Amino acid sequence: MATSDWYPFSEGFSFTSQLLGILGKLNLLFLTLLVLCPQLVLAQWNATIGAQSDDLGRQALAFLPNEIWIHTGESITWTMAANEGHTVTFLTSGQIRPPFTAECPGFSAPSASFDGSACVTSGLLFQGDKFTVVFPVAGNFKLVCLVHEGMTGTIHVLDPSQPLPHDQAFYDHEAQRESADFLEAELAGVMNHQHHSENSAIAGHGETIATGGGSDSLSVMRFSDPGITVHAGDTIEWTNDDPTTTHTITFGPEPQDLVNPSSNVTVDADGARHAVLNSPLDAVHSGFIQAAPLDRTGLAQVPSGVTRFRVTFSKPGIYPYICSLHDVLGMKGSVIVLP
Ligand SMILES: [Cu+2]
Repeated sequence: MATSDWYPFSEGFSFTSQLLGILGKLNLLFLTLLVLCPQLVLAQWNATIGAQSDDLGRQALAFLPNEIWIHTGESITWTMAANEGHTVTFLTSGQIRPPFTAECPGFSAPSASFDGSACVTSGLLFQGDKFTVVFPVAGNFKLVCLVHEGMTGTIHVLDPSQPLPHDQAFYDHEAQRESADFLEAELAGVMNHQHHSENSAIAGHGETIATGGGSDSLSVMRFSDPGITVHAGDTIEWTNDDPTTTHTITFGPEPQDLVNPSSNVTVDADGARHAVLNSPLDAVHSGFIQAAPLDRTGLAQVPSGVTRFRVTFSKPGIYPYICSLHDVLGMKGSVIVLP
């Protein structure tokens, strides 16, 4: 019994050494192929989403860079660099853009591969979050953020026989340069309200910039005069000067429904929303204050946006308020009402 036990062992030993020999040859063959055809190495590309100032007030709503050339079968990993939430989303051609809460029907995040046939989205990402998408087929694919209109990019997926124009170092440099440009840009009209009447404030300012791959925006998520002082009976007018970003002016607790104004808001003849506060304990919510979307041929006409909110203060006191969407970024203010 003892001898018969030895044979299977030595047969197994010989089989293992043969297998190791074959694997070694395959390894050598693979390395040789890599030297001859370096494009066999599937690159893993990296990009950044968003950039922000130290006080979080300036937010670059941008894929950095927003145009990347890769080969079929390769993947891109996006890393979030901002506190403002974004999504990495590829819709199919002709698909109606869904709200970010709806995401892509039937899509589950771990299998993020986009060939143009089915919608792929990351869900809402915050600082430090990552999302990787593999691109198995050639094509030019539009990248969007479902939260921010006008935050778009393009991924050019080429056949491996085609040369790629840039390497990862180029994209890293582009991303750094673009985010620095955004955060240092002097924005025309920011925090100065010459074109507004007295007792007025800007509730957010933004600019959209086009690139060859799509568009990026810079949003200043601040109230222009966070400590405005008026007298009892005065009215303050807030205007949202941002082409794409929505803000609110909210006194008192945040309501459940952020989209619509609270029931104590009326509409002035010029379309601006208006409320009267009689005590610092009163609550009022402007609802979404935002510009109308850009016009596009072939789409139904939409009305002008509601970009203004007015509040009349009848009694002295200190009235703190927030933007209910961006208070976490520090978008807060207060009105000091003197007798
Ligand atoms: Cu806001």
